[in-house]
Amino acid sequence: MEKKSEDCVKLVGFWSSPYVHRVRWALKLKGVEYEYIEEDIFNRTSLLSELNPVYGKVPVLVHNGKPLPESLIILEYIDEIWDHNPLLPFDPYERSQVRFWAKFSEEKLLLLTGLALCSEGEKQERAVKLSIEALEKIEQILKGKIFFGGDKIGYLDLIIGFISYMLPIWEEVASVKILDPLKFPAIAAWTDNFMNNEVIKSELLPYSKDEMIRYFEWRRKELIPVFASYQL
Ligand SMILES: N[C@@H](CCC(=O)N[C@@H](CS)C(=O)NCC(=O)O)C(=O)O
Repeated sequence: MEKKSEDCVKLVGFWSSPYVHRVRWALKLKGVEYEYIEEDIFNRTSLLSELNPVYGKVPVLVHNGKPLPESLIILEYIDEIWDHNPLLPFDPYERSQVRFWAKFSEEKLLLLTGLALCSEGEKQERAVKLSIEALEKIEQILKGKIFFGGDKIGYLDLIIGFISYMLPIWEEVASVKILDPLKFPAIAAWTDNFMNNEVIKSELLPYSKDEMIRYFEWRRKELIPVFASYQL
């Protein structure tokens, strides 16, 4: 395990958060020891408003007493501080491409698939259609590769990782189909490679599928009215 003597690393998270999972994977891939602090975001203490006063969200990484929110920024920080097993490519242009697709994943893929989970009727149909169009673009950049990062898991794999284990749960809860393995063979193969990776597997399985289904059934009911006025 990688631990400089002066390092104290803590991660404040919530069990079902895809944003938290990507940070856990990054720390594990780097072999960084850390203390995990579970914060119930629905029954919160003052911890998050102290550590992340702007957004009040998880994850927050606390490195030697210094708090750092926002999962994408945390991943880049982890990659800079523990620079072995790099997550981002060295070449500046390649790095920019990876960041471009990370932004696409956050602003399109995660948002649209989340809306497909948390909407009904015509709005849900549109969210499904747009999610499939977003996946078509991801399929193109993944063709011929084992991982987005080449032969090793990298930054983009961690960010898009939620489609491997969480999207199937969202599809089941919302009774929709987005990730059809016949339509997206490269993504289907990547999903197998990703989920069969020992690090990814070891950080996913504390949560049973039943727990995830129950949680997202509840979230869907809660969030449908919240997203009702959201224009797609
Ligand atoms: N852009 C943030 C999103 C984090 C986020 O939305 N976290 C959710 C959990 S999945 C949260 O903490 N929600 C609590 C709240 O909104 O009050 C990131 O990448 O870290």
